[in-house]
Amino acid sequence: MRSFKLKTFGLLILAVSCKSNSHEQLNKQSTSKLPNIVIIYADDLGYGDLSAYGATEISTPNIDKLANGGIKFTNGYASSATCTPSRYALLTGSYPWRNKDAKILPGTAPLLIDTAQVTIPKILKTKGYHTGIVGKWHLGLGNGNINWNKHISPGPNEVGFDYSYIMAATQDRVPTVYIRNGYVENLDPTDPIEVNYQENYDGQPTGLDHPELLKMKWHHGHNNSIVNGIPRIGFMKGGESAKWKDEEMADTFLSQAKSFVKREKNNPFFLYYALQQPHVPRTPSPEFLGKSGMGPRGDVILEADWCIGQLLETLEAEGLVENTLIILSSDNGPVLNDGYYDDAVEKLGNHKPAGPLRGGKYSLFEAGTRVPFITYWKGKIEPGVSEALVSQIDLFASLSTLVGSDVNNFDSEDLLETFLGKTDKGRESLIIEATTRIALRQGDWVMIPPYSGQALIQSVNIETGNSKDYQLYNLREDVGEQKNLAKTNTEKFQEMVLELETILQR
Ligand code: NG6
Ligand code: CA
Repeated sequence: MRSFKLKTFGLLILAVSCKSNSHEQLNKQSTSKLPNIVIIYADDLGYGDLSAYGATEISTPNIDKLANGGIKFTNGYASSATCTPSRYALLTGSYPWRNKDAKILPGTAPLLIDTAQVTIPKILKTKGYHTGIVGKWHLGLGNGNINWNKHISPGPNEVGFDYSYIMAATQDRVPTVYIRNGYVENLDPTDPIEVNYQENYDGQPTGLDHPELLKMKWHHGHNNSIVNGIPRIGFMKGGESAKWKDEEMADTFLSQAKSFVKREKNNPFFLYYALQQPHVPRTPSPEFLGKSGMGPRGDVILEADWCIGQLLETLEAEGLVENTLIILSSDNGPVLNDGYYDDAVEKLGNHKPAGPLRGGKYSLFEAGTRVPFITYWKGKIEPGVSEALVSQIDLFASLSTLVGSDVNNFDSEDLLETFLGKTDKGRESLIIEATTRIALRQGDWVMIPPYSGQALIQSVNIETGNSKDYQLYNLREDVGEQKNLAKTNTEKFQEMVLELETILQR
């Protein structure tokens, strides 16, 4: 496959690629009946958080059904160790470090994806798909000065989604309201919403000043406006009737996802179901409270698993499951204490959210970006485990091929046959990112360049991967990244330094 890059106004625009013959055949077969595509995207779910990926202290039967009935990737990566950049890369097929604004965004940030950029849903729309997003957006909205009481635009509907039902940023950030197709849901116009991240509104209690009002205590950050007894990041005023109830969020997004499927069952559809779990604040619905014995973090993982089971049941009941490709992954690795006292550390017991991997969310070590990654298509994908190196960034080119489009993007590799389990061949190499630092994965190896800055983020107790020395690990022999081989395997080390430079110069 060859692809070329065209640049206009600093934006990565389309590159056209020649597809192989086998892809043409596949395209011919599939244009007769294009499959529905569902991407289920968890928030901060770790490599070791699922029983299908080796967890013994928690059971996730519904996700396991996908993992064991489809392809379970053991070298599947999010593009970044935090949310916004990973979501940007997933939808656009572009490495997030190419866009200097692709970092964790406040709820008031402008839309990160240029409306001229090609996205997965835009490609799918050219083939007749009806496209929807339900859940966490966190890619910015508007042009930098949002009036939350009017039509909020541009947003998901301007970058390819026909339907959107979203939270703007994260569950811990204001505004704590749902937005449907650009309009705040249940808003009373006589109680307008105001939001900012700089200063509080007169007379509004904050988590810092009024700890007695809190049902969940903040540990670091998260001490601005209080909503439902939970202190948030950012300040918000008004919009009382529109505020979400955290414990109902899972049900709200699930019923939106189910309705979308039922509404669109006669079209090919694309659903991006972006779950909020297990990101903070972890607020299980009453049915799941205390169910894991591991505190709210475990409870919301069980809740997310149940939601996925419910969505699967809907697909089955509607007779769609044999014509639907389901992809499940997570936007970054796990974190225990991410800013609230919620027993995630205290009640962890023997559970290992990162499995055997080192680091976690925010980290350049493996647990930052290596995440559960599953493809499932009943009757089409033969169950199996794949060690192929694959990234969420590759879904762009691969889904493009699946639907018979010739649109591609420079950074995204067409791995459709790998995702469908027809081959075990993955990427040769991949750049992974953690808060604007990058490292190179290649074959069994990872090479992390030197970075200044703290080696440990104390507040979350996660190792960043920063070191004054180059690091080189052989992940096949040392998946926990304990033995730095940069000085002993100089040949491999130099090859990877060169390879990283070459990729960066492209
Ligand atoms: C951090 C928050 C963290 C989480 C993260 C975004 C603080 C101290 N920490 O800034 O709690 O919200 O941003 O997570 O505010 S992500 O998964 O959306 O990238
Ligand atoms: Ca996340």
